[in-house]
Amino acid sequence: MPLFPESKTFALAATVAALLAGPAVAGPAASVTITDAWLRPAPAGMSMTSGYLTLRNTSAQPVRLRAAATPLARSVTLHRSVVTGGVARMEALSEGLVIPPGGSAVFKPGGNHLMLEGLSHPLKVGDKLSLTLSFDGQTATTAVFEVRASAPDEAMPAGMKMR
Ligand SMILES: [Cu+2]
Repeated sequence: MPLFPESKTFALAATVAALLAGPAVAGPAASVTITDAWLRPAPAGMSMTSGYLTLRNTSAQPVRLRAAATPLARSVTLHRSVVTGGVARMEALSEGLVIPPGGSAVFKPGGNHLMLEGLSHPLKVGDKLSLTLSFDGQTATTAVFEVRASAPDEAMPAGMKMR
């Protein structure tokens, strides 16, 4: 397997940021709560998958989710699904995603999702994977994503098959 310098650099930066912030610093990271974090399975031979979660901003300020990363994937991109003229496609949320004060941002099938590419190993139902989520002006947060079987009615639109 090749090494993935981008991911490593990112993870290192996040770690350094966390160390600089120190454990005693109250506040910033605690203003976003994460629930319902899950990933689709990735059978052997499939090196990409998508992830979903709900973020709630409990602060009085908007918070921008900027990026996500894990050492187990070459890249993690924030994506959204858009349907134009009956054709589903994905585009990068290049500016991240703003969570309004007191509001939520939902990543769910058919909408926003995290795109994991270059997985280092297959993911089966029940596996857990930690992703580091970074926010503008906040300490990065680690969330545990559980691999769940996707519900039959959540099938991806034909144009968005992952393989
Ligand atoms: Cu995508």
